[in-house]
Amino acid sequence: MNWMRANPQMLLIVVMMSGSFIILAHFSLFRNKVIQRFMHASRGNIQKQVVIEESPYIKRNKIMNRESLARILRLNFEQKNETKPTSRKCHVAYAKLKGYISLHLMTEETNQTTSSGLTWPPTLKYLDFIYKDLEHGGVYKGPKECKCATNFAIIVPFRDREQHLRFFLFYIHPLLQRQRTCYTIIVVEQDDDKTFNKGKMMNSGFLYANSIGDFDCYIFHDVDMIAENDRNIYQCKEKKVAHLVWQMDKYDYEIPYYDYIGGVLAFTKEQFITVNGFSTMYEGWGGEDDDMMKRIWAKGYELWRPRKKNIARFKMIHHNHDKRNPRIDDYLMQDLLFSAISRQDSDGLNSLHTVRTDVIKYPSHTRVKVRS
Ligand code: UDH
Ligand code: MN
Repeated sequence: MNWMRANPQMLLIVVMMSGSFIILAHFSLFRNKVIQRFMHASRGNIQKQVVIEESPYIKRNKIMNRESLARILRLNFEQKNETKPTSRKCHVAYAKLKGYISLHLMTEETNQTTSSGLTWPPTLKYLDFIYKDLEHGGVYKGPKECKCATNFAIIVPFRDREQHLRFFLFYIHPLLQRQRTCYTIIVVEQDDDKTFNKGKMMNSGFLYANSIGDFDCYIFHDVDMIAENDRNIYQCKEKKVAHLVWQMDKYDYEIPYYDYIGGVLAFTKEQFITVNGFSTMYEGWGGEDDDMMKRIWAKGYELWRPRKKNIARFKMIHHNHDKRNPRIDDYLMQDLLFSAISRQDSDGLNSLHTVRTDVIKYPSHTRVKVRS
């Protein structure tokens, strides 16, 4: 203690340094806790600055403005409710597409935190932040310089796949926006403890879509199918039902059999009504897509797939069978498939009895909860 008495100035310096250290530490802890938004006007434009807590690309607490975020994600945010001065139709601008997309999918069913403290797949909260300029409910009204030729409803059957949904939403928005389409993402969640009934979820999604808007093309999309090439243009064909899949990593980049129509399937309104939607009688895993193939044939439609196989390429996020979606009994499945065509006009859209229990509009998607 003698040195203190001998050097009072030194003591003062030590006290001041520890004081400022405490103040600095307190300030940065406070900033860590919350998402803060700073709005300030700059040259007539409203510019938003944000501190992001969980971002896959940007270290926590680094201040970014949303334009740089949008650039990173290659999104073209539109102003809400913007009136479009032009009647020019939007066409796909092939030059603006990326082609092959390198996907980062993790197969473990847990949140992964990278070395820089980032969460992957991005959390719903983070997705809500990056997609907050879409109209609520995951609605994109297209590029401002043109009018969309087609309005898509992307219908996703869903339960117990939160991780998959986070990957799906992260990748599907930029892809569809690069394709210059108008779309709404509708996630139909089975809201009961019964065995999963995918056909009912699909039909409910279709009816819900019709109750909220005017769509020209309905794309039934598994939540775990992620496109590897944006030149695979999401589309409907007037005369044919469009299956957008030729290659899946799960089947060594083949499809398991020629008439397989799982994964991503696109109908016009007229086509889906004509086939009477999906059968509602497949409770559990398997069969409903083969049943649908029979319905398509029976009504005289053919199947269309993209001409170039290597663009219709998907990864399916690896997963095991879902606990609440056991495989349908083989004999029951055979019986159902055998009677598929005779049941077609009485089992499907026109026999659907589901109860819509909730509709939640997240910025990134509309969640429709349905009791089967
Ligand atoms: N789905 C759910 N929740 C479920 C069941 C199905 O959301 O409990 C939806 C989801 O959109 C999924 C789609 O229905 O992508 C198709 O179901 P699936 O992924 O179970 O079908 P898939 O043909 O199943 O991929 C293969 C079972 C894999 C077991 C492999 C074990 N190694
Ligand atoms: Mn799957």
